Amino acid sequence: MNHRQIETIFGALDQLAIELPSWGFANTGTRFGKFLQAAAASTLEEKFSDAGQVHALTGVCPTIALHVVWDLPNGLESTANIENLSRQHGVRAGSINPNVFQDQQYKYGSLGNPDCSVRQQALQHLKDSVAIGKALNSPDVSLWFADGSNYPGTQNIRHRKAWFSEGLQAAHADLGPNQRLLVEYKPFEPAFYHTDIADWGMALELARAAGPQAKVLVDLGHHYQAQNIEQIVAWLLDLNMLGGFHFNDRRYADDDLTIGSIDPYQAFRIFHEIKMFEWETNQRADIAYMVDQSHNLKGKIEAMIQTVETVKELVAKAALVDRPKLAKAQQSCELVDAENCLKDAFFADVRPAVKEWKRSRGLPADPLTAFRESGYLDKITAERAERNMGAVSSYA
Ligand SMILES: [Mn+2]
Repeated sequence: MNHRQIETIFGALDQLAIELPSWGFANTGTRFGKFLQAAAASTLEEKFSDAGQVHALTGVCPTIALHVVWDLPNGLESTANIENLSRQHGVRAGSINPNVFQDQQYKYGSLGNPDCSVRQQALQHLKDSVAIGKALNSPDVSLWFADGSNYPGTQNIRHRKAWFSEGLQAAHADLGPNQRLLVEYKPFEPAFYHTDIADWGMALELARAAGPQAKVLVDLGHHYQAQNIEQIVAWLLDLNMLGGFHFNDRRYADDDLTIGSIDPYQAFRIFHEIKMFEWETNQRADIAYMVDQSHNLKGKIEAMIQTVETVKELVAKAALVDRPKLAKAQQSCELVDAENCLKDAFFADVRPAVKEWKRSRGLPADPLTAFRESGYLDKITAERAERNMGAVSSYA
């Protein structure tokens, strides 16, 4: 690898910021049961502490996504303590994630519920989340809705669309000048006949209806099999409507597996589209990179370190694409040469350069080994085991 390529990789890594999910450190489960981990975090302080470890070892995770119901049960009042936790653990509050899917009133939906009073409750929760984001100086409110229906004919799809527009507009009206609403989409689950925001087109339409500070959030697990996600990314970039990502990978459905574990070339192609856009337009895309994975079998902190290191490598590979050469090959339809621009970058061994970047930034070259040698896992296992193993794990 030549000096210019190494510089390119360093530049890409210096710009990289990945947000960790608070829920990624907690005991979570499948539809069938939970396998509890003795070291899992159950308090907000523990989640900050674990995220702080990942950031200290990887150097690129300065924020932690917070979930309103799980992490800020008292809403705005819960924010007071967060400044302290940030100082103590070296990670700031990141995106605010409202929850309008867990409480009993949301059985038939939240913003799309036929009952006006439930829609009002959901809207109030979104407004409260916007206020929490303002108080924490956190720019993004990340919206995911479980709304939908399970059987044909049981809901009025157009009415629900209109209710979503109204609700998102009303939430948008509360945004401060630096805040954004990120609208996530998903074609299935938990609703299995229709979901109210099923794909990127619906999310785009609703974001536009909400207002200029609403953008689309692409969760890599929220597509049908074989969908060309990088094309969606390219379109949203071109429309200035891409707000962020939830990183994960999948084999069958929304599996929440580690990014790059199944199809690293796809993640690479997504990063390539972003780099290509930035190169052509000479502007930085304002995109939040967030992890949305739930590791039930892998050790949670180890899996998070593995995730972040995988993203570093894939971003480094994408940065290596010879874009002037690619643009020329695309223009002249030299198909093999064009495709090889991607393949050459993808198959380049970037690991030595990434390691070199870590050393030069005072980070451990091998963060996983550094974590294992740090004694942190033993310490938190001893502290948390009793409480964790006493928790209920049955599904029904
Ligand atoms: Mn997600």
